Amino acid sequence: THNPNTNTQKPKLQRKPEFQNGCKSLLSKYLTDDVFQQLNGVQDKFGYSLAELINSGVVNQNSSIGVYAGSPDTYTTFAPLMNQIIQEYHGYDPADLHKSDWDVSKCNFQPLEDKYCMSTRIRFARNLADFPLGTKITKEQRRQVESLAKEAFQKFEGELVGNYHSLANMDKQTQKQLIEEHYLFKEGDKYLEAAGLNRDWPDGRGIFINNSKTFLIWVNEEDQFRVISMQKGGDIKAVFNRLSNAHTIINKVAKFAYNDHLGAIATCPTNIGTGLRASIHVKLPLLSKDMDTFQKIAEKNHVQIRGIHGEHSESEGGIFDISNKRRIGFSEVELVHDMYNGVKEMIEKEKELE
Ligand code: ADP
Ligand code: CIR
Repeated sequence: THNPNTNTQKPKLQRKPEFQNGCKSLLSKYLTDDVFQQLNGVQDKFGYSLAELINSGVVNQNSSIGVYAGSPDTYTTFAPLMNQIIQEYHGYDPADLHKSDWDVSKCNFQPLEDKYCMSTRIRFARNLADFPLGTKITKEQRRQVESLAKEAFQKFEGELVGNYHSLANMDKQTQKQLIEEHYLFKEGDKYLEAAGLNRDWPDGRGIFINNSKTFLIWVNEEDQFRVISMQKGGDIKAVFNRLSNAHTIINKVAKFAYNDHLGAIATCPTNIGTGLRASIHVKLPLLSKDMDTFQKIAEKNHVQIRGIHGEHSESEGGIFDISNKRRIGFSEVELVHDMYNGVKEMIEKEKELE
C-alpha cells in the first residue's frame, strides 16, 4: 500500500512538529524554533517545501537523520538546516570543497581473509542534473530517467555487459530471490515511503545486472542511480577497480547533479559527495558479543555497523555489514581505506577472542 500523495504536503506548516522524548534524529536536534521560523513556508526551485523535506523524520521518529532532499537546490535553499546535519554526520563545513580520487593504484592493501569476509560491495549514488530528485519527480520524469538509463546500458562493453530488468515486469519469486541474494533493493521502506520516494511503485524502477553478477545498477530507488560492484570474499581492490572503470565510462554518457562544494547530489544528505559506500559482510561472532568494544572500534575508524539485509536490518550468524560512514570531505580512495582499516581492526580483535 503506497500512498500516492505523501509528497504533496501543504507548503506551510501551522506549527513546528513535535519530537518525542528520546528522538535522536539529527532533524530533531537541528530543527530549532529559529530554524523552523526561518524556513517554514520557503520552497526550493522545484517547489519542495520544509514540510516535504522533514516528513520522513516526523513520521518515523526513530530516524537517525530524518530528511530527504527534493532537488539539488534543496541543499542551498534549506542550508540553515542541511548544513548542520551535513556538518555533524560527515564533519564537513559549508566552506569545504569536495575531493575525488579514483586511482586504484593508491590502494595500499592486500585482500582481506575470505574466512571472515563473506563478500565485498562498493556503490556510488548519482542523480541526473536538471531533474528533481525521486522525492519530487513526476511519473513521466521518472520514466524519462529510466529510458535514458536503458539507452546508456546498451553501450556497456566487456565485463559490464548485461541486461536491464524492470521491476514492473519481474515476477515476485525472482524479486524475492534477488533481494535475498543482496542484489536488489527491498520494497516498502517506511522512511522512503514517508518522503514520497515510493510513489507509483514499481513504475520506472529496475535493476541492471551484468552477466557475471558483479556489476549492478539500481534505477529510481532512493537515488536515481546506485552503481554497484560486488563479489564474494574480501578482495576490495578488485571490487573498487571494477567500479572505478564503470565510473569513468558512466561519466562520459550522463550529466549528473554536481557542484564543487557538495560533490554528487544525493537524496539523503548522508550520501552527498562521493556517494560512495564501501562495505564488507564480515563474520564477527565473538566481537559482536561485546557491542561496546565493537562500537568503539567502529567509531575510531569512521565506519558504520549495519545488519545483513541492509540498513535498519539485523545481523544473522554473527555477520555484519561494515562500511565507511562519511561520504564527503574525503576521496573515494580515502573512504575505501576507512572501511579497510575498520574491518582489519575488527578481524584482529576477533582473532584475539578465538
Ligand atoms: P545502500 O546504502 O548501499 O543502498 P543497504 O544498506 O540498503 O545499502 O543495502 C542494500 C543491499 O546491499 C542489502 O541487500 C545488503 O545486504 C546488500 N549489501 C551491502 N553490503 C554488502 C556486502 N558487502 N556484500 C553483500 N551484500 C551487501
Ligand atoms: C533515517 O533517517 O534513519 C533514514 N532516513 C535513513 C538515513 C540514512 N540512510 C540512507 O540514506 N540510506
